[in-house]
Amino acid sequence: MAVQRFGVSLKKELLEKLDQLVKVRQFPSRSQAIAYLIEKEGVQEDWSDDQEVAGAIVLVYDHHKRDVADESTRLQHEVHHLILSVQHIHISYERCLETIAVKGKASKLRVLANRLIGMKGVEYGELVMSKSV
Ligand code: NI
Repeated sequence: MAVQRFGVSLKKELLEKLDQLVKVRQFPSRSQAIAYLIEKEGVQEDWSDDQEVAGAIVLVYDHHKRDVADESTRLQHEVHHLILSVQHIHISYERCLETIAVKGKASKLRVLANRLIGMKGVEYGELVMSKSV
């Protein structure tokens, strides 16, 4: 694939952030970091399409507060055909980390993720997606 060069003007602070990203993610160059960010943005855009994707929903919740674990399981059974695997880790006395591997139409996964992340008692939640075909 042909590579094209172009000039980029950035504020000093943004350039420092870019260099930090290069360092943390161990990219061989700034170009690789920029390519990564563009690809990432592209994947986000695909969410609106009804395309087949694979990904993971990450949830962190306090299992003492309400019955989050039961509610999560109930929701997952409703859409069992979208779920590949579930990993539940008791990360501390009160906190649980659940990683749910999913595959299906982007729109369906988004609805599921929003329902899970929106449950009362969920402290942190995120959906990560990638093209599966
Ligand atoms: Ni737990």
